[in-house]
Amino acid sequence: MPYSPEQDDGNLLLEHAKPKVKPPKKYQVVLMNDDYTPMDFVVEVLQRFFGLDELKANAVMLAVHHDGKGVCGVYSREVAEMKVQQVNSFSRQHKHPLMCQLEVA
Ligand code: TYC
Repeated sequence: MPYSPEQDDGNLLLEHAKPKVKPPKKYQVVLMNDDYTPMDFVVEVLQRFFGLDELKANAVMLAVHHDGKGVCGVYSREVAEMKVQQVNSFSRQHKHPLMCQLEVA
């Protein structure tokens, strides 16, 4: 029988095909402790940019205060980069040294 693409079930190709699609990497937005940014300001940042309620925002702020750094959220690269920009520019506008950075999760 001559070869016809309609009858080709793709068996060979499928067996040898490597799965090409990997799940996208996730990026953590991390807040760093410092000695000068007021606790209230950090709580406001966590509520405004990361959607935490006041109780959770307080818990994350205190964890950062005690441990030196802490994760605010995990996002795609684009969203994580935007949050880092927004937090750092909001902090500079208010003349606080608060630092936010991105880490691969
Ligand atoms: N350490 C700061 C203070 O005592 C509070 C603080 C918490 C600052 C978390 C930054 O990411 C931070 N006022």
